[in-house]
Amino acid sequence: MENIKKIVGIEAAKFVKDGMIVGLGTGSTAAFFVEELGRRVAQENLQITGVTTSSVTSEQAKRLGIALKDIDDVAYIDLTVDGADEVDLDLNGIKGGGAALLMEKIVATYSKDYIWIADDSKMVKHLGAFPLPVEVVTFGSGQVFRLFETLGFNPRLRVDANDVAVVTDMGNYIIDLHMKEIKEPQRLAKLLDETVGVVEHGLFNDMVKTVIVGSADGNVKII
Ligand code: ABF
Repeated sequence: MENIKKIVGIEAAKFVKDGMIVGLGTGSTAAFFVEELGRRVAQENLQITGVTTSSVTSEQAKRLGIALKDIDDVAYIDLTVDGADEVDLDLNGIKGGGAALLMEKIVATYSKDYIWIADDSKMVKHLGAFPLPVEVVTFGSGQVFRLFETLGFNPRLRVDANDVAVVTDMGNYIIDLHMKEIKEPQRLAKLLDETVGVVEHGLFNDMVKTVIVGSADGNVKII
């Protein structure tokens, strides 16, 4: 599995050219992309500026010597490469398993080009087997949780190994919706967008044009 992630990470890095402002995704697959960029910066004198999607990725990029800028200090981002948790046939996706969905969605929104990298186990017919992360402000989060229960969304507050609520880089909680199957991702996204207390959700509908998918036999498909 690690090998597939590495292959797609390296493949995605080929889309990065000198002078680009690059959105750096989060997660174990995106980490291989960032690692490859770090290698090229060090060995091939690649000149890029990174805009990161989480504190974890910021740390990794700094370690690798990739120059970083805050998202508000760049006019736009040329290309963002990130991982995903599930991708359907229309290239809608679920993201946020790594709790970085808010920063990831903001960086993706202000990117001219946006690519996902994934292994083929993440390609699905319908989204929803992977729990849908919803980022909520802490104030009133219990009310939002109960609303999700009433709607039959089967919510669970995300907790860490010590059973303490996970707090995102942006200071919010994550409620994971265990819906099993999301038949109408656009409709669900609209409902969540309109729910007071929800900061952002992990449905990334119609955002990506390219997905680089790797399989165990070493094959890479660009969809
Ligand atoms: C980020 O990392 C996420 O949005 C997604 O939740 C996760 C995928 O992680 P991994 O590549 O480790 O499976 O891209």
